[in-house]
This record gives sequence, structure tokens and C-alpha cells, in this order.
Amino acid sequence: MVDGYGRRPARRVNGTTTGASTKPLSLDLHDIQGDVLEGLRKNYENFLFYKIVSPSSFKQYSRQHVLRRITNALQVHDRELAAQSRSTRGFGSLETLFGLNVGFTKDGLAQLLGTRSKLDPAFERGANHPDTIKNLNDPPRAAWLKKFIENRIDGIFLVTGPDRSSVMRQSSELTRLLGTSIKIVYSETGNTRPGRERGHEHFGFLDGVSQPGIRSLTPASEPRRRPDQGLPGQDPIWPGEFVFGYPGQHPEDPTKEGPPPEMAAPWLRNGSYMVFRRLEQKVPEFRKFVAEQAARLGMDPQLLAARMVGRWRSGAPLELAPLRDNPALGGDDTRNNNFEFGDDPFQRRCPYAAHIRKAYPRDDTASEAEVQRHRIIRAGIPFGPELAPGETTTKHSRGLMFVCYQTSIERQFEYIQKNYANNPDFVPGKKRPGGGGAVVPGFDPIIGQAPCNSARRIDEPFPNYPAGSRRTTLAIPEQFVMLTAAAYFFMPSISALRTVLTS
Ligand code: N7H
Repeated sequence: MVDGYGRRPARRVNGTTTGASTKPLSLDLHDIQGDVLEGLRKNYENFLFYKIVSPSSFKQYSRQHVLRRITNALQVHDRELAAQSRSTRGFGSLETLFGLNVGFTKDGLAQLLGTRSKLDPAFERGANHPDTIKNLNDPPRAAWLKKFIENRIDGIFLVTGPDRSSVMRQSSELTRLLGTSIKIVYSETGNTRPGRERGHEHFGFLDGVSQPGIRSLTPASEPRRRPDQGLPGQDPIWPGEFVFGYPGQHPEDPTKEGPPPEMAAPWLRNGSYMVFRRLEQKVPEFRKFVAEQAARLGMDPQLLAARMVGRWRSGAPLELAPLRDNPALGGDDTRNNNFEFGDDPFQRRCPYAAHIRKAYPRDDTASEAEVQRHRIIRAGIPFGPELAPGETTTKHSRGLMFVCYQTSIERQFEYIQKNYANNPDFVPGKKRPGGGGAVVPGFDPIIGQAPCNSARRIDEPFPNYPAGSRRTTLAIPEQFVMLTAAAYFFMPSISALRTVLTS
């Protein structure tokens, strides 16, 4: 089962966790919020953005009514285990379970602490700061959703559950309990897509296929042969990259324990930064563009779309299925991540600019240790209606409520967006085969943003596979993914919520 974008419950194997060969490490799962590591199970997810009107009442009502309802990572972990054993035994489902998580912006923390926090510099700047917008080539605030920018956003509630009406009931109950202590600034509900599109994002691609393994949590699927892998191809990452208080990645050796990321205050332990981006997707425009360009290049439109993403709609990676889709491979999580890009030095199988090759270049750069310091855990969900019959230009807002977790926004999400996706020269140092000239890979065609929304291009949309030297370029005059709102939150530990933030 796939739970929306970015969520595919990992298979559990006998409780043997990756990194078991190194000294045991235990995560305080009961103290970490549930969406952070493995993700709240979600068919529907209501994002409630609010302003704190009265900090003292907010603290009081939260302590009285809300905090005990927060779903922690242990509950999520247990639910996943139970769901798997139920699905293998073939009865029941856990669809009746709800989830609730809470986060705060820098302004929200200032309301609760009575003083400005001094956390991660990117968090303190915020997603809506002109410098952040410039740094990431984001559209100006004036182009964001009006309601989202009308008021200060102090916090977010994530309310998840099996269907829209019960999620909305949970949200109403929550806002009733908090009374006039908060004002809702913006509310929107995402949902997994229906029927056969379940688990696929709006362009049609299976999502939630690849996530970092987490040392001491993600089990090794082949503990004897490959104790240092989660599922095959899933490299384990030290948990400090995603939650404060644990070892992070070593800057020189991708497998060695590195120092825990610095904590600006002790109460950050077991907390995580969350990046939220509401990304509108122009689905009919994307399809039309792909069809026209595929005709121009003389290739199958599905292949062209796959070369933009790096995977086929089924999830099958181009590295393992370079010319045609292989749904059995796409759906097989013991195989669909078992590849590297170093085996494809001339982008014959997968373009250097393809979304997944940009966002996680695996072994494609000079230092794998460095790549593993720019990982994120994704936990988003699609939003908006299915394409209406005859909707040949976008009439309804739809896309992805993108969510990711990390302990440094600057080194993780912002780095991927700025230095990989928005950088046409990444990956550097690539050459044409046979001693040819240097290659400029181009922008990430899915999420890359050029300054002032100017045109982008990618190199080699047409595959020279298994051989060939046809030189092609895809010029992309418009963006098919548009940012319409963004915010940075801190998702505190349950203990920080009970103490420093509400006392
Ligand atoms: Fe992406 N898409 O449909 O094309 N993404 N993404 N993403 N993304 C991935 O592996 C998509 C966005 C990453 O480990 C897949 O789960 C769309 C942002 C990373 O191999 C697909 C949008 C950022 C990975 C998509 C969007 C990322 C990844 C393949 C916006 C961060 C894992 C399925 C509307 C800056 C790479 C999978 C790996 C995978 C799509 C946004 C990052 C199909 C449509 C903003 C790290």
C-alpha cells in the first residue's frame, strides 16, 4: 500500500535494523512527532495554518486538550507493523486511525517563548523572506495565495485520517478546543488520488518510492548479506540528519557516524524542521508540452516524460528500464531502488538533469559522503481535484502539498533546490563519450526554477541507448510546477511541547 506522495511504508524484516553492525542506537520514538520519520498514514490530510492570538490561552488549552492527542513516532511505527501483519494475513485495515501533529514558525516560537528564538538561520529567515525567495528563484510573494499571505502564520496542525469528512470533523473539534486562542489563516486538505492513481502524483508518476533509510529504525531486508542497506539500494542515514539529538552523517565517510548536528537549545532534541511548499502542477499543459516535444524528437511521449523524471509512471527507474516501462519492477520495492548513476556515465539510460538524478545524485558526484549530507525525508500529499473532462488548460488548482523533514533547512532542502535543481551545471564535470566536450546537464525539468521564471533546458532528452551520439536538447519555456505558498516550521518533541513551549 502506498500512502500518498512520499510515503511507502517500508517492509519490516525480523526487526533487524540497518547499522546493527555498529553500536546500538536507540531513538526516543515516543518523544518524536509521528510525521517526521515514517510519516502519518494518510488518505486525507488537513493542513491548518494558524496565528496565535492569545499565547497564554493557547498554552492552557493545548495542555488541557491537545497535547495528549499528538501522534508520536512510536505509534506510527506500531501502526505500520500492525498494518503489515494484517495485510499479510489478509484481514482488516487500520483506516480508522487518525493522526495529529503540530509545528511552529519562528513567529510562533517567539509567541510561546516570549523572545526570539535563534535556531537554523534559514528557519529564522523564513520561506517568505525576500532573501529566501531570491536564493531559491521562488515566485514573489505577490504571486502566492492571497489568504496565505494576508496574516502572520505562527503554526500548523497536520490532521490525517481515512476520509475527508472524518478528518474535517477532527479539525473542527481541534479548533473548537482551542477557541479564540488561535485564528485560522489558511486551511487546505490534500488527498491520495483515487483508484489506480493511488500513490501517484498528479503528473501520473508513482511517488514515495525512494526514502533515506534511517539507521536504527529501517530494517535491513537482507541482514546477512547486506546489513548496511535497508531495502536493496536504500543507504542508511544517521538519524541526526532528520531529528536533533543523534549522530549525523560524517562529512568524509558516508557510512561513519558523524557529530550530532548542533542544537541551538537543549529543547530542540527529538525535534525536526519541516519545509512546506504548496506546488501547483499544470497537468494539461505538461501533457501537451510532452506530446508536442516527443513528436518533434520522434520519440514515445511516455519515454520523454520518464526522461524528465528519471522513472516511469509505474516507478520503474530508467537506470534499470531505459527504453520501456516495467510495471512489475516499478512496484517491487526490493528492486526499484537498486541502482546507482555511476554505472551510467554518459546519461544513456537517464539524463543528468532528470528529477531523481538531480534530487538525489547517489554516487554521481565526486564525494558520496557529501551527497548523503543533503538528504530529506519527504511526507507530502497531492491536493486538488482530478482533471475534469475537457480540461485542456488548467481550470482547477491541483498539485502537491510538499513536506520534508531535516535538521538543517539550508544544508538539506534549500541545498537540493538551489544547488542541484536550479543549477544547470550540476552534476559538474560530465563529458561527451569518446573524448567529446563538456556537458551542461540543464535544470531539473520538474522542480528547477530559473531566475524570474525564465526558460530552462535539459540536455539529451532523446536516449542514446545502448549507443549513439544524437545530440538533442529540450527547451522548456514555462514551469509546470509553480510555488503558490511556502513556510518553514519546527516540529518540536512531545516533551518540549509539554514543557518549555506551553509552561
Ligand atoms: Fe520529487 N514527480 O512526479 O516528478 N519526485 N517531486 N521533489 N523528489 C520523486 O522516488 C515530484 C520535489 C525529491 O531518492 C519522484 O519517491 C513532483 C521537491 C527527492 O531517488 C517523483 C514534485 C523536492 C526524491 C517526483 C516534486 C523533491 C524525489 C520519484 C512537485 C526537493 C527522491 C518517486 C510538484 C527539493 C529521489 C520517488 C531518490 C522523487 C515528482 C517535488 C525531491 C515521481 C511532481 C520540491 C529527494
